[in-house]
Formats: sequence, structure tokens, C-alpha cells
Amino acid sequence: MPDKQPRIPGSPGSATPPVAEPTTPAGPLPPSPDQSGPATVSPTGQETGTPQDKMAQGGKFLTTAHGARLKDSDHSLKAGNRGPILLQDHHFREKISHFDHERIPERVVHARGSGAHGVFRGYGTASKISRAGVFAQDKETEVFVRFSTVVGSRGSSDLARDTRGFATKFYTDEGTWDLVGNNIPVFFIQDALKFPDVVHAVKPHPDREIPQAQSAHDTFWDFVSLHTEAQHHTMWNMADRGIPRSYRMMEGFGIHTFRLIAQDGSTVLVKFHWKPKLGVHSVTWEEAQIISGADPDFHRRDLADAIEAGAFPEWELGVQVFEDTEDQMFAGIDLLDPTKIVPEELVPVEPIGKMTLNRNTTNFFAETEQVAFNPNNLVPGIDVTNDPLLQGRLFSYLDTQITRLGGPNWNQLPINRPHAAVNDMLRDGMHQTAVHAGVAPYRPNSLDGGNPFETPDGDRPFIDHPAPVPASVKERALPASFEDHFSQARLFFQSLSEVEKEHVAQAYTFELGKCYEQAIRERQLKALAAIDPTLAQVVADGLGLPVPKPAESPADVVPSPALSQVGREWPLDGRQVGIVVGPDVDAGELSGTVTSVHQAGLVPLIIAPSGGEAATRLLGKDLVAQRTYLTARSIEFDAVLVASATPPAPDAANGLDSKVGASTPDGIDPRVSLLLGEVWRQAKAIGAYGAGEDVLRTTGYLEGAGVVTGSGAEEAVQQLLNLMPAHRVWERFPTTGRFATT
Ligand code: HDE
Repeated sequence: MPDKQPRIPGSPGSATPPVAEPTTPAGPLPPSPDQSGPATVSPTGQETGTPQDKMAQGGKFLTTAHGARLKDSDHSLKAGNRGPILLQDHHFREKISHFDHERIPERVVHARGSGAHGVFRGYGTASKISRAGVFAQDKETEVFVRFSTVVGSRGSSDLARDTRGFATKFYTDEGTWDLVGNNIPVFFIQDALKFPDVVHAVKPHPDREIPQAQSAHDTFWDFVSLHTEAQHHTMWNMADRGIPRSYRMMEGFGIHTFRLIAQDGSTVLVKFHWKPKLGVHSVTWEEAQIISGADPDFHRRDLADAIEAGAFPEWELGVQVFEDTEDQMFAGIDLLDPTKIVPEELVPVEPIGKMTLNRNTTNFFAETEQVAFNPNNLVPGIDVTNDPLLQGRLFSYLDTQITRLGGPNWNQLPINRPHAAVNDMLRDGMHQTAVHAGVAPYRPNSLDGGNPFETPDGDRPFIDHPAPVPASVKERALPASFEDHFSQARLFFQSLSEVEKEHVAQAYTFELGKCYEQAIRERQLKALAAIDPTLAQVVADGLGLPVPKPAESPADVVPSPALSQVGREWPLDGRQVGIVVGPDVDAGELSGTVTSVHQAGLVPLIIAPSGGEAATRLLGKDLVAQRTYLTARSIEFDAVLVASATPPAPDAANGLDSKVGASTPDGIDPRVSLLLGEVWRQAKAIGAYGAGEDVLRTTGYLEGAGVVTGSGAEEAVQQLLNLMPAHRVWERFPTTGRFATT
């Protein structure tokens, strides 16, 4: 990479490869500077002092799994060069057999995900309400986070309309704490017993196994229209929250109410919130669909690239704090009902610490695939409540790992090892890697000196809080307070801006339009009528159906402006700006443009007619074209700047490139014209300088909202950057006026 241009993330290795096949033996290359593996603690959580590279492969030469050097790994051992393979070929059998077993079962839900390492720093503000050391002022705790979609398989698209998992493992000194949350603060069901049902409903149909990673099909809408407690969560999915712009731009929620216990034994109830430094943003539905074809790894790439570029993603952890009253209610909201939020306007989120993700994984399988979260992983000072969904999860996660990770010792996998010393009496089992000493794994004992002892109160044991349980009877029932299924779905919808409401209506119309059975559409419309009559009307119109009479009239709600994603401004760290250049670009001016974009903390990506030596001739040796007209697509840019005229490139002939449309203005490369059309529709900032202005004039965007020009590059860049903190040029989205007053 030339010196003058900032290093753009994405290089596959830690060194540039030669063209010729290497012939001199050398040890394995180290990981890239942005990568790191799990801490090198022992299977029982103790510091080993082992350097990270000693956990990876070593030596100059290829060996067997047992370390014997191999001479040939390309030819199997055969009876003559035209004969059959010999059973004796130990290397063939070892290599192929290991390969045959490379996969483990994917997660039954949240199979598709991506993770990173980081650090959590406590602010000390929660120390008065929780004795957990992780919250202490300036205490730093290592974390591993895995983000995911819920429905799709491991290889599915990142941009399916779906809920996102947001699971954090805090390796605290007092044991591992897992906060296994989502980007939506409510859940589909109230009782864990229904979890297999909702998952079976949203997963592909069992006969044909379609559709992949989608809720737009009959069984999902059948379930949510029959179990109307799911309507609130579904409303969030249909809103822009279901298609996030980036993992870095998602909120996270613990969903359930938890109990915090202070040093003096006093308790409060809390709801956990992760607040992203970059704000909460989404893509448009058009972008989501293009991404699913053009770059299905969009979120995974974005996370890794941002960390590699040093734009470390950050979230503040905050809590809404409630008195731990006997009824566990707040302002009529049952805190044990996971389908309900408490609006931030009623109980503000108080920040208690900050998480920074600063290291990429070195090995996806060892870290992201093998990480196992478990809501049972609690530390002193943090406890669960009787939320019936959380209670069921306490069984499920432990159980699932036994199949997925092949036995009860999954906590000894490097990524799952605690960073606190482990002194349990769990022994043996598949894949036991600890070498436990002693003869008496039971207690009390006298043979091992009585070790281990139970922890006395002063030495920070985990104490199950003696929460009172009201006198009751054993029954399969939920409290009456769980029966309101619609008012908060309405509250959420009413809190959105007009544009966001239009998106919700379009999403429902699309999803229900993909259902086969009209009965299911009608049943869901009935639920919508109970939530918001205008929404029900608009969706019904779109489906060509009458609006049904609601079973109940919509509730009176007070909107919560905090739920809308529109109307605020946010930092731009790691946002991507596409700079389109043509054969007459002024390379000196372009260099200044690239520097200004980079200095503002964004990633400048030059889009040239073609790459290779042609690009070097165009840009000079100090600049590189990261994209060409052929490889660039609107979805990866948060803004586009046109830096020169863009006449058709040599490979622009119609029919050669599927991106080349039929109607392109003269003198403009059709891929550039497509790019501008898409970013225009996606309401992203567009800028131009010099002859680039003519490109916007010819394509018809010059006079539009959120389109800026400058007398020179510097001014154009500045104007573009001024537009970007709002995330979109909101006024560019068409609205119909139907939701103007609701
Ligand atoms: Fe999960 N969930 N879940 N879930 N969940 C799993 O655990 C389950 C629920 C969540 O990146 C599984 O290791 C039940 C709510 C995340 O590895 C499984 C119930 C919330 C992840 C499981 C729920 C979540 C999972 C699948 C109903 C938000 C991915 C593989 C009571 C608060 C973690 C695995 C990762 C994963 C069970 C409901 C979040 C099967 C029974 C509510 C983020 O054990």
C-alpha cells in the first residue's frame, strides 16, 4: 500500500504475498496486528504466562498431527501410480478423517454470527447498587462479544430482517458473567416453554426447507397471529430495527429484569441497556436486499474492518433501576413480563460502564464458533428474577452446549475459560483437558487437606438472594398482568417518525404478501387493527383486503421519543465514503480529498474505472483504487463524492455486466449512474467537485436534497461531512401523508 494513502482494512494476511510460489521454508506468519486469540489461561482459569503464538502452529515444515515431518501431502500412497490407495496411508486417513469431522452442529438459533474481543471499564456508578467487582470505578475486565441473527443458518446473509443477538462474556475476577441479550428489548413469548414453537414457526418449513433466514412466510405469521403476545416484538422486527446498518450501530438489551445485590445485601431490579457510541442506524429494505446478494458478510466485514482500522466500536452499559417491590411492577408495567419495556422517559438509563471492542479474532472457529454463552453465568452481586422466560433459559443454554460442543467440558475450550481460578469438583467427561490433582474430589474430605472449602461471607461468595416467594399453588398459568398484548406494540409504533412508520407498513405488507394463506393475513390484520387502525388500513390496502374489526380498541399511549432512530446526530467513526474518479481526475487534489476524509475518522474508498496498472497510471503511485466501477456497489458507502467526469470505462458495454442498465445518460459510465441512483434512493449524502458536478447535473441529482458541491475538493468534503451525522437525508424518503397525524 503506498505511504500517502491511509491503510484501508481488509488485507487477508499479515504480509503481502509474492506472485511466485514460496520455496524457502519459514515459520508461520504472525496474526495481523488487529487480531488476538483468547487469553492464555489454563483450563482451570489460571494465568499460564504462555505467549499467544505458542498456542498456534509452529515450525518450518508440514507435520502429522503428532509432529512427524511429512514429505508429500499432495499424493496419496498407492499401489503404483495408477493403482488403488493403500489402507496403510496414515497421512491420507488422518488428513481426510479430520477434515470429515471439521464441523460441529450449528447453534439451533443464532447460528450466523460474528465476534470480537474487547474490554469493559466500570464507571463505579453501579457500585452502590451491586457488589459485582466488574462495575467498580475504572476496573477493566476483558470481554468477548458475539453478534448474530436468530433465524438463518451459519452461512446465511447478515441482512435478513431479523432480531440480532448481542451476547457478552465478561471474564471477571469473580467468575464469568454472561449478559446474553438482543438488539430488541422485548421477546416473542412470555413463557420459555413456547420457545421451540416460535423457533419451529420462524425456521424454514420442514417439508421443503424454505425460506432461509426469513420471517416472510406462513408459519411465522401463523404463530405470531395466534400467540398475540408476539405482536410487540414483531413490530420491532418490521421496523428499521430489523435491518441494522452495522453491529456497531445497534442497541443491546438484557430484556429480562435482573436483580442487583449491594454490599449491604439490599437489592434493586434492573434492565440492562447497551448504548452504541455511533447511535442506532439501519439500512433501507432495498439495501438489505442488495447486500444479501452483493455482500452477505456485510455486518461481519464491517465489524472486523472497523477494528482493524482502529475505529473501535464502543457501547455504554446502562441500567434502568427499579425498587425491588413485592409485586415487581412499575407504573402498571409488570417487570417480569419480557414482552414489555419501561420507556426511558419514565425511568432513564443510567450509564455504569463502557465497552470497547479492540481486537479481532485470530481463528473464527476456535473463538466465535466455539464460544458458549450461558445466562447461568452470574457473579456475586448479579442475580436473576422469576421472569418465566429467563427461568427457562437457565436450563436451556447449559443443556445445548453438551450436544453442540460434545460433552460437559465445553467451559474448558480456550474462549470459554474463566479468568478466575476454578476449583470445582467436576471431573472427567469427554474432552477433559485439565489434569486435576488430588484424590478427593468430594467434600468434606480429609485426604486433600479439606480442599476446596466453601467460601465464607467475607470472601465474596455468590449468594442466591433469598427473594421471598409469595404463597401460591403449583399451576401452569401466567399472571393476569401478562394479558395485554397490544398496548406496547402501539406505543412503539406511535413513537416512530413518519418515515419510519411508512417503513413499518411496507415491511408488514411485504411479509404478509409473501404468505400463501389468506386466513393468516386476515388474522394478522386483525391484530394490527387492535394496535393501530391506520397501520392496519394501509397494510390491508397493500394486500388488497378489507380491514377487519379489531377484537379490542387501541389503547391510549404516551409515545416514547427515545424509540425513534430519527432526529439526532452521531459521530462518523469508520463510516465509508466512496470517491468516484474518472480518467481526467486531478490526482493531487484527490490525494487531499482522501486525506481529509480519513482525518475526519472515515474510510475513503476510491472507485476508479478499473484497477491494476491502469489505476496506477491514473492515480499515481501514492494512491490505490480500492474499488472499480465493476466491483463497487452503493450499499457499502455511507456517502458518495464524485471527483471528476466519469465517461464509460472500457468494460462498460451493455450485456457484459449485469449492472449495466439500459437507460444511462450519454457520457456517464452506466455503473456510476446506477451507483448514484441507488445512493439517491437510499437517502445518502452525495457530493461533487470540479467536473464531478456535471455528472450530477446530467444524472439529474444536482438540485436534490442532501446533494452538495464545493468550489474545490476541500469545501465539497466538508459539506458532505456536515450532512452525514444525521445518517440519512431524511427528507429524501417519500412519504404518503397517511401517517402524518397518527
Ligand atoms: Fe436464546 N438460545 N433462548 N435468547 N440466545 C441460544 O444457545 C433459548 C432468548 C440469545 O452468540 C441457544 O448456545 C431459550 C432471549 C442469544 O452464542 C439456545 C429461550 C434472548 C444467543 C437458546 C431463549 C436470547 C442465544 C442456541 C426461551 C435475549 C446466541 C445456541 C426461554 C435476551 C448466543 C446456544 C451466541 C442462543 C435458548 C430466548 C438471546 C438454544 C430456550 C429472550 C444472543 O440454548
